[in-house]
Order: sequence, then C-alpha cells, then structure tokens
Amino acid sequence: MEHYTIRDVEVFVTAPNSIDLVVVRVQTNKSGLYGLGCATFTQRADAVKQVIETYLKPFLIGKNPANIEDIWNITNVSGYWRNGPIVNNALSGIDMALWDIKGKIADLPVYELLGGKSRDGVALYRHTDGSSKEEVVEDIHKAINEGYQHVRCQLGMYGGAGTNDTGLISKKMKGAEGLEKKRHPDNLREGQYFDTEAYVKSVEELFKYIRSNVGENIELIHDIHERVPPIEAIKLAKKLEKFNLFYLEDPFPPEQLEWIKMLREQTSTPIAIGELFSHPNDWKHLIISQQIDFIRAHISAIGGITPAKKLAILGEIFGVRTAWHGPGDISPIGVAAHFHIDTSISNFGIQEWTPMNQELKKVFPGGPIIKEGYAYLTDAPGLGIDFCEEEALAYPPRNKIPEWTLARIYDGTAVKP
Ligand code: GCO
Ligand code: MG
Repeated sequence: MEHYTIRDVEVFVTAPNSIDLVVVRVQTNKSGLYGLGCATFTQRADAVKQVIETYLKPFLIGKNPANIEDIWNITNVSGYWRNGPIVNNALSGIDMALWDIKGKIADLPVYELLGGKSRDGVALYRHTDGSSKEEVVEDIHKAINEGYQHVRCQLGMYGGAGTNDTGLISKKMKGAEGLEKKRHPDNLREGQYFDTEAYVKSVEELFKYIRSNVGENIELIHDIHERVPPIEAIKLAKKLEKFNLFYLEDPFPPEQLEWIKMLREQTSTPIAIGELFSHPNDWKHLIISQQIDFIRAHISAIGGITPAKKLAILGEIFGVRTAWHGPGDISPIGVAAHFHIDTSISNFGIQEWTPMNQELKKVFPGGPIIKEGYAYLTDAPGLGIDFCEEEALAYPPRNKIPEWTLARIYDGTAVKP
C-alpha cells in the first residue's frame, strides 16, 4: 500500500455569489493528489482561516491523510476548549478534504465509502419568497414547473417585508399584506427592523392563500428563523397545523430549546431544527427524546462529514430524518459533501438547495447534476468537485457583518436574527 503524507494545507476565501466562502485544499506528497473541503462560516470567514493556518496546518503536515477519524478527534481536542462554530468549521475544511483524498486513492465516490447508494436521487427543496402572497404563489408555481415537490415559503424572507432600502423602517410602514407595522420611537438606531406580531399574522394568511391556490400536492416548509418569542412560535405552529406542512423550522433558538416540550404537547406539525448547532449537547437530548423530526445541522459548523455521519446514525436510531442546512453561505464543496451523505444514509429526509450562479460554477467545476428537483452524484472519485484558484481570485472576500443579522424589533430592541 503506497504511503501518503500531508504536504500542505491551503485556505482560500472567495465570494463568487457575493457571500464569503472558505475553501480548504489539502495537498499530499503525491503530485496532483489533493483534497477539497468547506470551512464556510461566512460571518467569521477570516477567523476560520487563521485557525487553520496558525494551528492546524503546522500540526497536520507530515501526517497520514488516511487516518480521518483520529485526525478529527485529536484536532478537535487540541484547543482543549471545543465544539464552537469557528473551530468546527476549520476542522470541517480538513475533514472533507481527507474524505475527498480517500475517495481519490480508492478511485471511489465518497458515498461508496459511506455505504453506497440508498437512493437514486437526492430530493431537493428550494426557497420561494415574495413581498406579497401573490408573488410567493407565483414563485411556487415556477418551482413546481422546475420539478420541485418540496418548497420553502417565506413572505419577505424572515420576519416579513418592510424595510426600505436604507434598512431603516420609516415611522409608519406597510408590512406584508398591508398589515400595519407598529410606530417606532424617535431617533431610531440602525438595524434590520421587523415586526413580530405582523409577521405571525401574515404567515397564517400566506399558507391559507397557498393551499387554496396551489392545492395539496406540494410539500410546504416554513422557517420561523427563531425570530419570535417562544409562545408566539407555539401559537403560529398551531395556526399552521391545518395546512399540513412538511416541516416548520427553527421555532426556537438554541438558547431556548426547553420550550419544545410544550410545542410537542400542543401540535403535531413536524419540527426541524439545527442550523445553529455546533455542540453535541445541542442535538443529543432533542433527538433521544424525539422532540424534533428533522435535524438541520450546517455540516461544516459541526465539523464536517465525520461528525455528520454520526449525527445521521443517531437520528436513524430515534426516527429523526436529515435535512442538512443548504443556504447560499455554504460552498459547492460543502454541498457536494451533503449529497454524498444524503445518498448513502437510510434516514434521509430532504435537502435544502440554493441554485448556483455562473460565477460559482466557474470557480467550482464538476459536482452533482441538478435536474427537476433532484441531485444526482456522478461516479467521479472523492467528492467529485473541483476548485479553480485563478477564477476564485476574481471574487475577493467582503469580510463584513451582513446587515440582516443586525435584527431589531419595532422599538429598537436587538433580537436574534
Ligand atoms: C436557511 C437559513 C439561512 C440562514 C443563513 C445564515 O434555512 O436556509 O435559515 O437562510 O439564515 O444561512 O447565514
Ligand atoms: Mg433556516
């Protein structure tokens, strides 16, 4: 058996879709044999890069890339403090790259290393949105024509439309669906404002309109995005029960998961949570006590493929399916990693998919085939996707806090975004 060693670890931050993406490339002693990984924590991209370059790279050079499990565990404990999103993303970049290398050495796609195909295509959902219910239904019809059988439906993204282009809400503002938003105090501070109550009222209206205009033959998802007081989320979940959602996402933030017991007692609307999780204690109790139906982890924020496959297995044992987080702030390498796990596990639920622009496709050639609401992996070895450094240089990182995270409610109070 040929002996390989890690020769170099490189980190690139690029923004082909105007979102900072963190790419890791692990080079081996065999010329041309390298692995790619996603370490994208877009709101803290540079911090992740520093962790890899300063701490992980010197430690990894000379190591045998085959020992993925050991490398994950020893780098995870190497900082003593652990299970946070910045270091986990750094571990993820390395971890995915090592799985990519192992697949290339074996001349097998990663899903084969994970147990082979449990399905022939990965069912996807895409986002639909609009600033009126009519616009949302129009977008849903478009998605159906594209072949999607599952769609996420938001009215004005999270918390309802209503910010003017300066991000500041003027005093008396028409919210989604003509719902009056509350008047603000004077001297409003900067922020992305939304009105909790107007939002909750607008969502029931939205789903009533969707079901009466689109019917029952489409699976609907809605993301509360942890933006409302817990009791409001329970109220909303009960109101939405009659619309037969595929799942309702993030009713509560990770800091207030104890509310889920009350929610479970009052509604059977399927619940999905997890994109903000980074610590095993975030998901362990929730899954073991069957308090969620879908685990929505952001794979790089928990540390990559190695922990994600274990999380999927825990879910399988307790009847919880996967719905990995797949927004625009994950690189196509992370997306490919999703699909390899989705293709092989038995408890796959659904996969969030954010269509790629041409710039992304140039920077990340190869990858899965997306067709009529399904993703199909090729038989290319490893993760089956590449990275073009020259192209990436054309899209320098932004390195700034995205405005949408600076969420405030009508009186200026900062809230979870
Ligand atoms: C989703 C998410 C995203 C996040 C974003 C954070 O369900 O796709 O909620 O939209 O807000 O990924 O950076
Ligand atoms: Mg979400």
